[in-house]
This record gives sequence, structure tokens and C-alpha cells, in this order.
Amino acid sequence: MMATVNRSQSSVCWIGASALCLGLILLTVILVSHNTNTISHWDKKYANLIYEITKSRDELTHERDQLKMYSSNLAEEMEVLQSQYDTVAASRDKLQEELNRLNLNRTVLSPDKPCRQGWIQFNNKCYYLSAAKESKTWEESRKDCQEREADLVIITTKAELEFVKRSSSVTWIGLSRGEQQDEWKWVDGTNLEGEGFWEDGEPNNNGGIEDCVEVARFTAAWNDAPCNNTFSWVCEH
Ligand code: MMA
Ligand code: CA
Repeated sequence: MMATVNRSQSSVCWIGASALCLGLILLTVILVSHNTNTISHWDKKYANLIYEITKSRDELTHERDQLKMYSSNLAEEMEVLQSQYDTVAASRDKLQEELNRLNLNRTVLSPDKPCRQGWIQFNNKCYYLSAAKESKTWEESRKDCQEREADLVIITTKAELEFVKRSSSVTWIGLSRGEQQDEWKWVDGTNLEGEGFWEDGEPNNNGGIEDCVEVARFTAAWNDAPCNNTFSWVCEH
């Protein structure tokens, strides 16, 4: 009886121990497989992430290269536009000048304001004095006056000569050599009558090339000088 009890007791013990062992083994298997699953899950996640990031980087690189190309195209276009702008601006300035000139001619003249804008009245005539920094040959000066619907000044009185004299420079007047060596002709085709207002010793035709007449800056008297010299000038109308 005692032996039977002992045997069945040890059997129960064995079964319990086996179950415990089996349980432990199962637990280990579950834990290990779970761990393996977790690792491969993260690996996949990272691989995906790396794939996505690489794709984004490649796309951005492509976009950057395209933007670089656009930017260099734009720079080229800008250069073209800039040069077109310069051309247009230059022609605008020219037109503005032309407009100013036309407006000057359009100015309504009246007995109390007989001279155009930019012209000076002196004893019932209107005079244009060239700008201080400008200088031209005698012919160019005359052409400038004619473009202003006037001509180089014809001097008839000492007072007019004083008025025409420029303090800062030599001034062309509308007198030049005629057909004869000692003949002097005004721009209106008339010959110089009388003595005129020559400087002492003038006209001397220095070097044989002095066919045009200027007013010296200090003396307010005439001198014959080479027509190709460039001086200030005074127009009259
Ligand atoms: C001198 C004098 C003039 C002449 C000029 C030319 C400075 O004046 O001889 O008669 O016209 O020289 O430069
Ligand atoms: Ca001279």
C-alpha cells in the first residue's frame, strides 16, 4: 500500500516537472521568435525609410539641376532684355530731346516776350548763346544756328559786339572771307561795310588759312582765324 502511494506520488512529480520544462521551452521559443520578428520588422522599416530618403534626394538633385538650368537661361534672357532696354532708353532720350526742340519752336511769341525759351532778347533781336562746354567749327556753328531757324550773329554796333563777347571763351560770328582776299561777307550775303571792329593788327590771315571771324574773349574785337578751330558761337534771329 505504501509502495503504491509512493509510486503514484513520484509519477505526479515527474509529470509536473515535465510540464514545467515544456512550459519553459515553449516560453523560450515564443520569446525568441517574437524577438526575431521584432528585429526583422525594424529592419524592413529602416530599409523603407532609406529607400524613401534616397528617392527624395535623387528627386531634389534633379530639381536642383533643372533650377540651375532655368537660372542660367534667365540670366541670358535678362542680358538680352537689358540691351533691348538700353536701346529703347536711348531712343526715348532722343525723342525727348526732339520733343523739347519742337516745344521750343512752338512757344507762342508776343510783343512783350518776343524770344523763344532759351533765347535772350537784346535791342529787338533774339540771341542764342551756345552752352559753355560746347565748341564747334565755324561751319558746324552755322549749321547749329540754321537748325534753330536762325544764323550766326551779324554784328552792327559796338553794343552788340559787347553783348556777344563771351567772358570764358572765343566766339564765332557770322563773318567770313569773301571771293576777294580783302573782302568780308556776312552770313546774309551782304559785304562788310566800313571799318568793322577788328583787333589791332587784324585781320592778318596768319599762315594764310584764316577765313573766319571770331570775337576774342578779352578784347571784344574781331580776329580772323582758321575756320576749323572750334569755339563757342552765338546765333541771332
Ligand atoms: C595770334 C594772332 C592772330 C591769329 C592767331 C591764330 C593769338 O593770336 O596772330 O591774328 O589769328 O594767333 O592762333
Ligand atoms: Ca588773325
